Amino acid sequence: MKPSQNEFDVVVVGAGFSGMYLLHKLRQAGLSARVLEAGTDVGGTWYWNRYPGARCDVPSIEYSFSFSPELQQEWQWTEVMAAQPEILDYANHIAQRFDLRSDIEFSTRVASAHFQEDEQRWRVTTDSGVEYAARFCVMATGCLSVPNTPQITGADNFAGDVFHTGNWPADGVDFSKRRVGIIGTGSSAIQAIPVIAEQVEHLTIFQRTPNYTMPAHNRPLSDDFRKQAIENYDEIRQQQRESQVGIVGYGFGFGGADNVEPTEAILETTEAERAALVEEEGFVAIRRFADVAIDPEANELACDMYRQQIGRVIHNPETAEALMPRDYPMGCKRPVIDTDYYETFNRSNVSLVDLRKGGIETITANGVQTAQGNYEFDTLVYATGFDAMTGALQKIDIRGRNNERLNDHWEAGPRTYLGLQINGFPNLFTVTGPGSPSVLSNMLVSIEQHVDWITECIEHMRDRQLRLIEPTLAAEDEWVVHVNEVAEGTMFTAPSCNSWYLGANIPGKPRIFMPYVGGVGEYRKKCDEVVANDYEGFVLSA
Ligand code: NA7
Repeated sequence: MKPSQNEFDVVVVGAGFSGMYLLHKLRQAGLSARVLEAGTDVGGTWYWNRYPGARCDVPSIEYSFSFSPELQQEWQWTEVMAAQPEILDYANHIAQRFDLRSDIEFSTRVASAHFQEDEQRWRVTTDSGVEYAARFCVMATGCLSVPNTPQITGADNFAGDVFHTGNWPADGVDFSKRRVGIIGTGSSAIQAIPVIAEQVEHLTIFQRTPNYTMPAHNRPLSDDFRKQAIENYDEIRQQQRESQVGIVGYGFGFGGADNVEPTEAILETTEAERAALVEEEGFVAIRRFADVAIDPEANELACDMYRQQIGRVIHNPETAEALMPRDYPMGCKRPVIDTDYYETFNRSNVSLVDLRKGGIETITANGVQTAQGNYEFDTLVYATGFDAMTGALQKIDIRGRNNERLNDHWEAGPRTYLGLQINGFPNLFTVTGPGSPSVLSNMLVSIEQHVDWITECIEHMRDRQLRLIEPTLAAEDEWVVHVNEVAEGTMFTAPSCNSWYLGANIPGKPRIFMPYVGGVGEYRKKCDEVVANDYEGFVLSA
């Protein structure tokens, strides 16, 4: 390729929070960068997931960037856990404040990224055929950015409007006087169902697996709380970075969510004591028990308490039974929190179809045909999740040395060193990639750590006139083994668990626990040690 205006030090794919902060950092380091983004504006996850009720499940004080003291001081969150529009406003504010848009190409979807051995750089091509060249390519493509629409027979026959929670129209959807069918009862559905139910004539929910969800108890932030939190940001950030999941629960029980420290052992309680706790406190009573997360017997007792509370909330016993999770442990999937989810099933305009009694056979022009009967509606909503963590990377034709395809390298599941780099793919970085804490953590904490690490690495190379960085196969092998070892024996990898962390929601996807469960603090230490030991496990060459 001839030198052109499309040559940069770094090409970044994605303008969510990762890509935005990366651009800012790279500019500060004096590097030229271009960000390529499929959407028409910034925000990533929060740009696409505009479904009714979409909300963050991390306290907003903590789900925010620390890199700019000014930004941290000026931004005023209004609720304990922010709703999607407010988070998108925050993303827009950052784009404006740091003048990011001038280096972002919007409506630009990347089709391929090929490493050019002779030129020692990456050639990135968009789906409209525009080429970019850069020494470094960073995939800031997000962990939940490829919506999963299951292949259901007859799907194309449906005559009404069809939406997916993960790709929601920016102008919203008018559900008034509509009969709506929604497939799925994961986190997105659990957030959307109570809000949609209030707008529709009738809502039919198709549930394959009932979920465990805890009440969010979300509320507005008081001025006093916000002021105090902002004053304490240095301490909060430090604690976040050293924590297990990047959340310290600052102010829980004061202006934040409920404060229930898990310190007790459920195995030491009697049946009568557990029943009394459910009666007094409902679902949150379970949060006091520390052994639920580690002991399968304790976990089953907690699941039993959980089912008791469903029985207390839901008026119709058949609906209650259908909503009761069985057969898999609490905590194996990403925790879900909700506002009025179960109460919604007591509404007269809401009905639940328990697909465990007979699954979906076909989608017809007017609804869904199951083994139990036909259900008619005008609008269909897929709340069926994502091809998580690897989907966005594997949709791009990524090729490294010797023209090796990433999809071949990852045939048996994703392999990385630290979730940052892949053997055979020099100068390619992934932000919050598989093998890093990513989705098991507060994403903004993990994004900042990765972006800082990557930018400092590129600066280190520039200052020493090094051209290529790539992990050794041995370092990658060892890291893959380690990631698996720490996940083993946790609820996350219980044989009965079918979570998207394991890729179990996508037919044919290898069953591998993808994120790193070792904790944000330990992981950061490991990444820092690698640098201190002269980029141990990586080969840097001139
Ligand atoms: P999830 O958590 O993957 O949930 C998807 C839901 O869709 C889940 O209930 C699935 O049932 C259901 N599903 C998927 N395919 C089908 C078919 N073919 N038939 C019936 N039901 C189906 O995605 P979300 O968007 O809710 O949440 C993803 C993350 O976003 C969440 O964890 C937060 O981190 C934010 P299944 O359980 O597979 O039986």
